[in-house]
Amino acid sequence: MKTVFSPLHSRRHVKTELDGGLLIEPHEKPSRAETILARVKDQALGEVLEPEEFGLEPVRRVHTADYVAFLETCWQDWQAAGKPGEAIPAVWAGRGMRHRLPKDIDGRLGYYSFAAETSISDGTWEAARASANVALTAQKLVAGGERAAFALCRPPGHHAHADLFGGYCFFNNAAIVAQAFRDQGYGRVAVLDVDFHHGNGTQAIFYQCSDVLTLSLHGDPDLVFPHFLGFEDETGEGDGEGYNLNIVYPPNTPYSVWSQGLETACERIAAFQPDALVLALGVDTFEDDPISFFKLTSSDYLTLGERLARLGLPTVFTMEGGYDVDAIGVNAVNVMQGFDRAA
Ligand code: OKS
Ligand code: MG
Ligand code: ZN
Repeated sequence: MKTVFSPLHSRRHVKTELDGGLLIEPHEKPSRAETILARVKDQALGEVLEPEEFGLEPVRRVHTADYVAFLETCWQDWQAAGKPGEAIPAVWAGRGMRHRLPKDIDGRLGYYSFAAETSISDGTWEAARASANVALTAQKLVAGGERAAFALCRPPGHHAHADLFGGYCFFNNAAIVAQAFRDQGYGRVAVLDVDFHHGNGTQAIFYQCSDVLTLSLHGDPDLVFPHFLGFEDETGEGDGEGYNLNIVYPPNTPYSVWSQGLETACERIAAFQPDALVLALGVDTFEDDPISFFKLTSSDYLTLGERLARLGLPTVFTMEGGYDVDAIGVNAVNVMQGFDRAA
């Protein structure tokens, strides 16, 4: 399988993540992508390509123009306002308040976000752009006839809504890929999210759409991030009714249990008869992940890859979460190797 990787990911290098009342070193850090790339090379998974430039048009098919423009100048606007640290949202429109876009940068940061752990500094825009180009290059490879491709995206994307950042995500790479397939004449696309966290952005973007089936397996949002979306009674609305599937699990869920939901999801995908699959791949389901609570082991990722291959679909993998940097390379590449050997 070919991998798409951009060295520009390292332009995202914030020093802070608001966690537990402290500003800690971010979990979503540059070494994550470098470790996965090293494993791809070490295992000779396949060719490693740099992304092509696709411009902002395919990004704006998923994200609003005003949100994209906000991200482009956010850091400069923050600095121009004389703020001494990194840009962190700290105020939101609560119940009964007005959801209108203010001029002030603090107000705009709140308007375009849903959480405060995702700081912004210089280079975040360039890295998020490169990450979308990585995803779109992988999509182009698969549209061109490759059975599958690995988009080694960083920053990740699945939490980003049409006009909201959060959960370390800015552009929803998986959604951008799904929309690109649709725009190129693929009639139906499935997006399966196996990251530990609910893919709230992907769900929201396609919630009223019956051409893109969204599915996510994740930790119960009653207990973990993103807290306010991802419950099993969210099944889609309007045309999209019946085209969203959430499967939630409690703490300490092992692969033997998690894989039952995977089977349910795969059966739903097969019944949908999609023309392509986008696999939002987080490996924060790993037993030693520092911020998650599932109990998957490294060998489980091989089994996962094999099961995905048996869907028999053209597949783009987009990298999402996973924070045990020592294991993230083995775990992510195991999915690709399991897929390749069953494809
Ligand atoms: C807040 C924890 C924030 C978790 C963000 C989730 C990132 C992720 N202290 N999403 O898939 O991995
Ligand atoms: Mg998920
Ligand atoms: Zn995650």
